[in-house]
Amino acid sequence: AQTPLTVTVTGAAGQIGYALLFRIASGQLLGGGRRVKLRLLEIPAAVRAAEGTALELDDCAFPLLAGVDVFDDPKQAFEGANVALLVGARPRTKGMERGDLLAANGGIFKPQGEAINAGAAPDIKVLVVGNPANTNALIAQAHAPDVPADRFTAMTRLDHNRAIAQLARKLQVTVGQVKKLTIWGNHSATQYPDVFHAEVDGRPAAELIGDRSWLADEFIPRVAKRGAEIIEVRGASSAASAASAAIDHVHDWINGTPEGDWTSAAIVSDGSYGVPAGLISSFPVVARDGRFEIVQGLDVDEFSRQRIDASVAELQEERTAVQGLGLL
Ligand code: NAX
Repeated sequence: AQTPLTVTVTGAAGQIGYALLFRIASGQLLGGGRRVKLRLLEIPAAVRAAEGTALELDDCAFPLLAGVDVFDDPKQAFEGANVALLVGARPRTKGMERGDLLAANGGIFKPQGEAINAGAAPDIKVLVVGNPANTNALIAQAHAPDVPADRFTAMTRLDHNRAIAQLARKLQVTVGQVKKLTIWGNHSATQYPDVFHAEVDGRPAAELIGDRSWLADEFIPRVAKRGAEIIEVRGASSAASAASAAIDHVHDWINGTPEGDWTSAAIVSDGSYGVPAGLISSFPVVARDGRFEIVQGLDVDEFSRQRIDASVAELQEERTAVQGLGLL
């Protein structure tokens, strides 16, 4: 049998963690029938709860699960990690300014970046889920100078999946018929879900949609504000759908995206599409041989350009703010 791969999950006792761990342990993250060792990181106050989840993981008797360990020390938790899912973050609480939020998260993602740099496996792949995800990923990456920058990514796959579901519903097709949708920019309300290259059974989705007012007035805000809608209806933020998107992101990164389609991920910009190099911004991407590549050569019209630029401007502001805090 192959040696198991080590997957480190932070925020393991949180609600996304609870939805995520069982799917990883069942084999859905790595694919290919690969065995997995889990290393869970929590803050000391939540270690006991994470240990409880570890007991439940035992009780599932997952054939591919090779062990679960729980830590409150990042250095130990990331030791030998092949995949790291950074889910735990400091949420915005009442009266908190953006600077406070960025500073609090810097206090989490800086030491985690350092721990990844110090002890993760040479093939480490990092997905940041905890918000503000793009900028948290940037902070972690900046503190892991020995790890290739392209191993640090942030999650916009939930936005991508939400956009596919909304478009499929509008056009009364199945989600599997929708291809080549793109989320650009920041995982925030400024994100831009772009249908102009999307296809439904090979036909341009934009033609099938027809009127642009649906895009501007319904589709784009609905996708961008879906997180708030879930909180409003469910009484708690997205958890199982976020976990599912994290599974999709890492699964595709390792195993490749399907021919004739692409997905969305926030990755380190190489300057493509006018996004300043070094920012972690969402792009249309394919995965090949364990690497994400930005899909090149897409036309970007004025409608799209404005929206991409607005979201990228927000990422630049966040970068400037964390630079000001000495976190980069
Ligand atoms: P919870 O508050 O349920 O869980 C977070 C967990 O992280 C807690 O158990 C906490 O103890 C732990 N934690 C805090 N600091 C830690 C540290 N330094 N090391 C290890 N663990 C730590 O939040 P949950 O609903 O699970 O959401 C987690 C994060 O995902 C939040 O930041 C949330 O905003 C973000 N999301 C990101 C999404 C995306 O698409 N990128 C969508 C879903 C979600 O909103």
